[in-house]
Formats: sequence, C-alpha cells, structure tokens
Amino acid sequence: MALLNILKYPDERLHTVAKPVGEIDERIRTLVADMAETMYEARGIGLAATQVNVHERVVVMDLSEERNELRVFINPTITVREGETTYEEGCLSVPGIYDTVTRAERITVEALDIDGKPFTLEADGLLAICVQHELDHLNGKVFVEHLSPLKQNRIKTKLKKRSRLEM
Ligand code: GNR
Ligand code: NI
Repeated sequence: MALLNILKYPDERLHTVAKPVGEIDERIRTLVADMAETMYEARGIGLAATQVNVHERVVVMDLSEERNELRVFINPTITVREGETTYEEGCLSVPGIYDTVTRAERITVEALDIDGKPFTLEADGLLAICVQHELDHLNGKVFVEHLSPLKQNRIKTKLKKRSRLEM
C-alpha cells in the first residue's frame, strides 16, 4: 500500500477527462487500495482517481462513521437524476474551502465493483451528493466550478497564495 499525492486546485491536471477502465487487473486493484489508504489518511469521504493524477474512471468512497464500509465504483455512470438539493461541499483538492452547491437530490448510478461485477445503486442524501461530486472529478470538473466566476477567482488566488507560502 502507498499514500498518493492529492492534486490541489487550480492544478490544470484536475481538468483531465478520465478514460474508462479496460480490464480490472492487479494494477487497478493496487490503485484502489492506494486510493482508499489515501482517502482514509486525508479523512475524506470520497476520492476520484483524477485527484491522484490517474486519469481512469475509478472512485472510492466511505460515508460510514466507523470508516469500514469502503465503496468502489469503476466506470460509474449516472442513469437517473431527480429533484434538487443544496449542500455545503468541500474537496480534498480544494483544502479549507467550503461552499454551497446545487445538485440532483436522488440518483441512480451503475458501475462495476472491484471484482468487475456490475451493480446499480439508488442514492439520496450525502451519498448522492458525493457520487455526483466524484463523477464530476472524473469528467475534469472541480466543485468550485459550480460557483460564480467571482468566487472561483477568489478561491484560485487564495490557494495559489497558500501554496506559494508552503514552498
Ligand atoms: O471529503 C469530502 N467531503 C465532501 C463533503 C461534501 C461534499 C462532497 C465531499 S467529497 C470530499 C472528498 C473529495 O474531495 N472527493 O473528491
Ligand atoms: Ni473532491
């Protein structure tokens, strides 16, 4: 297992559109294990491969209190979107920034599990929000891009300044 580096907004690599996974082989299983370790270490509830600079359609998630219910989504697609909800979102790639995003309230997602077995999940609440947030990452979109251009620029300036001070 290994901890992976999480790209930070406004890194342009976060705007890469991820490719579908072909075969779920040892390389993908290692990627999933490393992504899970990285997500748990960073105390996130989800992580998309895009965030660790791997541009393939892989997502890990764990919304449980005990941090022992890992969900893996390979080649996920949202097939149904219903209603509208808002939530104060954060992102491991945009540390310390939280803002309100509007998304579908209920979704149906189809994906492959770690064994390559297809599954369908109907989700609402935070799970539905998190799936949409992670799918956005695979499509090269960061949650701040749902905000106004003015807010995006303020966040960009803040994070650039911060990364400069860290160096
Ligand atoms: O840890 C995370 N928390 C979170 C809170 C509200 C909405 C979405 C998220 S996902 C985020 C982890 C992350 O950045 N995933 O891409
Ligand atoms: Ni995120």
